[in-house]
Amino acid sequence: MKSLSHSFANYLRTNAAFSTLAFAPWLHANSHEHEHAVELERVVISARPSERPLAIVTDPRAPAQPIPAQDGAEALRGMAGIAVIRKGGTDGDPVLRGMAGSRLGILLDGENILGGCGNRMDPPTAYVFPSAYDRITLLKGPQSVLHGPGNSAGVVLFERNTPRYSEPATKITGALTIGSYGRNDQFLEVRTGQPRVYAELAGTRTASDDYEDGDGRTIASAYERWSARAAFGWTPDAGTLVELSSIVSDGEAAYADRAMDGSKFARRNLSLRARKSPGTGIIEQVEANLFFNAVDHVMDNYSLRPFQPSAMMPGRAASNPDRQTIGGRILAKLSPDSADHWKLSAGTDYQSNRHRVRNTSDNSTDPYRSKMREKDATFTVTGVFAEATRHLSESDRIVTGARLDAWRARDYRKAVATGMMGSAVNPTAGHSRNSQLPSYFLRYENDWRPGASVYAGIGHAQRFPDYWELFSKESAVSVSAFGTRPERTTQFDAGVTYRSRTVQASLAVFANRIDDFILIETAYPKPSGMMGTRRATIARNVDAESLGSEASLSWLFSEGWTLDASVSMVRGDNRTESRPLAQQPPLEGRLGLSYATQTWSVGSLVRSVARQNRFALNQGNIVGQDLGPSSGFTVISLNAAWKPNRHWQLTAGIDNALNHAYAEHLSRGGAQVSGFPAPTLRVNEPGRTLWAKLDCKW
Ligand SMILES: [Cu+2]
Repeated sequence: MKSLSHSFANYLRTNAAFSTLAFAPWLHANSHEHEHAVELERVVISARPSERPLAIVTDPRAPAQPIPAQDGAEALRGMAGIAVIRKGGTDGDPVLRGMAGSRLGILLDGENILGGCGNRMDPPTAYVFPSAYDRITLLKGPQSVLHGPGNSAGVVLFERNTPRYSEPATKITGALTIGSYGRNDQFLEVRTGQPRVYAELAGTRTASDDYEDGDGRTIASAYERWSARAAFGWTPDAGTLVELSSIVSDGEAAYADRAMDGSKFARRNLSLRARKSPGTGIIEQVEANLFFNAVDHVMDNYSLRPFQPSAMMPGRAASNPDRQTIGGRILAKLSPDSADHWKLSAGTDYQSNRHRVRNTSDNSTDPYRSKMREKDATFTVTGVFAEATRHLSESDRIVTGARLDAWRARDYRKAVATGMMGSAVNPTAGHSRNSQLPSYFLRYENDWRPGASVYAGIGHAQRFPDYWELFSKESAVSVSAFGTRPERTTQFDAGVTYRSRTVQASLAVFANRIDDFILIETAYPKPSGMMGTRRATIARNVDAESLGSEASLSWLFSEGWTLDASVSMVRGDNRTESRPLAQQPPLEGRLGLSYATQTWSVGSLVRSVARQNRFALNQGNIVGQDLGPSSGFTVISLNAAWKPNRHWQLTAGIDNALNHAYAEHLSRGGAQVSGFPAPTLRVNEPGRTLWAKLDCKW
């Protein structure tokens, strides 16, 4: 039993960020050290059960199955309750509990980066290179107000640690990944510092050819992406940090679900952050950040696929949207009484967005580069917020918070495209709108026995419509959806977390009512010209509700042997129309069995997904719409890892070992892409995939 608990302790220590957060949720990111003797990094096939209410934390650099993630959406796949809507090989959209798009906030070191593409080629996670981060935290539910407005389903935090160096030190981290279908990734990071200053340099690159599904059908899915980051920090004393950093990245990606590919995903970023912890008095910490993000995206029908004229696009068409986001936040963490009965975090945040676009229907005669960029939309939002924890006793507490967001959006479009060739005068040209939207929550938490906690809370979040809901859709009655109402979610969340020496488990349940849920519907008939009709994509408000649950278990049942299991389910209804709410994932279960010693491990993953019969044809969200029912599937994967010394680890896997041909229920519809086989209804997942990853740390 002693050795059993010892190895489980090691096993927990490999999730150091996780434990740090669990034991000191107030002190974020102080240590994330992995430097012990030889200690194998376990292959993550399912994210660890929650240790604190509503939070799932993972290490984006840990070896994972399926093949280690190359973008931010894939990095979330292991978390129960998350699904990813596939479009091709990269840039899928993450969905939490059936809620996609801006219902799930994505913050990169506290910064918003919203995509530029009106057709949603670039969700925020398309600009995430997971290995460049130290930690990913998913916070479920409208149960926090610290991380920006409108996160009605939850928020994902991609974060880096910014520790002060106690003595001069240099750390080098690198990784190489190779896999089937020409997959190859490189990652190198150097962090060096001494007590007063530090510097960080990091580069990532990932590329793949088109993959094949289990039937040997080639899917348009090739991509190449890279990023580079530099940061300089000043830490004059233990309680002060100032960091200036910059990121540039770019990429290109083929899509299997549409008539264009993404030939440019350029990002430029500049960021300044400061943190001060006085060490005495009621102010524990004050932190501030300012950021600039610019996204420049190009999509076309000729650079990544053989050009083929079509009725919709007879020429070499290209579209070049861009978005600039400027924002910042100031947050104070207070400890108003010396006995620590109270903790209070309060602050303000701001963000402004400017979106522009330029298009051409024939780039060979009328190149888009020679055109002016035309501003079509601006958004600004200013929020004030406060969140407090009141300890009622040693073992129970109340957590509560509220925020108020003042939104302003302006419509600059003179005309609205109605299909590829036509356009109409914009009835809301020059209009602006303002909204003041409150959000709030209240939660009770109780540590009812050692290692076990229960919680229950109610939260309300009001979400302003995003760019895709206001500007890239029509409404039912107009070519402009600029009048779409804000969405109001009221949700009950409850759950249990448990941890002993050999068992870690969590159960979360939720139920909500969503008033004015923003539903996106395709193929909506509208009168066109003298006679016929045309099919429009519209945004409209309906009332909805959903409920669901996630359960996770990690059980060290015998020395070296671990069983991992998770189940997630959700059921959504469109109350206005008495039909299922669209784009809800089916019941899913995962079972993993692994054997690990200090230096090697072998493991397996069985992932089973049920059929989905509840659907609403052509309805959905800004990412995708329901295509019909889907059948269930089971996929089996195998992995092994070897760590000969503390500097190197080699991990390898076979994903979809039986080469099953299948598609996820939440997927974009397959499209005919020139040079590729006839499409399937949904974009099929990859067939058997072999991969290997070499990690090194010095
Ligand atoms: Cu695009």
